[in-house]
Amino acid sequence: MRKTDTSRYIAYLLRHRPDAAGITLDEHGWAKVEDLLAGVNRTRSLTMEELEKIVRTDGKQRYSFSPDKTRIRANQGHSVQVDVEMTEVVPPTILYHGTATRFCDSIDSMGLIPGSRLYVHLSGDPETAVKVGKRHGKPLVYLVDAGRMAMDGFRFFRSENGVYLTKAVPPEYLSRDTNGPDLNPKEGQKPDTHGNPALSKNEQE
Ligand code: HQG
Repeated sequence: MRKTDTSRYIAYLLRHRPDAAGITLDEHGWAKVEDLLAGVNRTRSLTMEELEKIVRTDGKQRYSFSPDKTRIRANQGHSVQVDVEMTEVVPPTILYHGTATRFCDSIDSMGLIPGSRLYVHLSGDPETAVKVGKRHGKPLVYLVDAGRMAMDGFRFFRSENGVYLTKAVPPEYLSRDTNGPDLNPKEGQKPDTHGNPALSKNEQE
């Protein structure tokens, strides 16, 4: 079993289905490390040393140990109702949401919704958003007018691993990023600065 598969399985347990390995999460999303190891070892092999390496080297820093390493949790991405004590932040003026083109009609009409997760996930830069979008198909990046949302009273949080989260993004705060990397801007049109919220949606298309 490759360690990336084990890491994915740990994310699955700590975000979505702790019961699948017989573990429980407390209200802040913490599982006992002892229980997680026992649960994972029901179906595959994982030592404490290997778990420490997964936590330390995970490309997105998805997991945190408690200081004494007796507990572990996912930093974000949950579908189970837990409060991982994210920091509420004043967001950057513009944030990015990577998705797939097949979702855009729905997103244009109803905005971004969290789906099965607790929050809509937003990226701080367009390159990361493209990677997120590619998980679903042909990527499309939306610019989120987070500055205006914050002024209008929407709350933003930042997880331990730098993902921005908010409950929902209504369509009036969204525009498509036609200058996004890998998105083949029209010929003769040079990619320039991202996120000019002064442009209307039509101007961005
Ligand atoms: C889309 C990964 C139709 C949304 C990433 C997305 C992220 C809509 C999909 C984290 C919609 C949900 C989360 C609407 C949103 N109509 N589709 N109104 N509103 N959608 O996987 O943001 O590797 O639950 O655009 O890096 O893709 O797991 O969310 O395409 O941070 O650590 O519904 O997962 O991190 O998909 O990704 P997801 P996401 P990890």
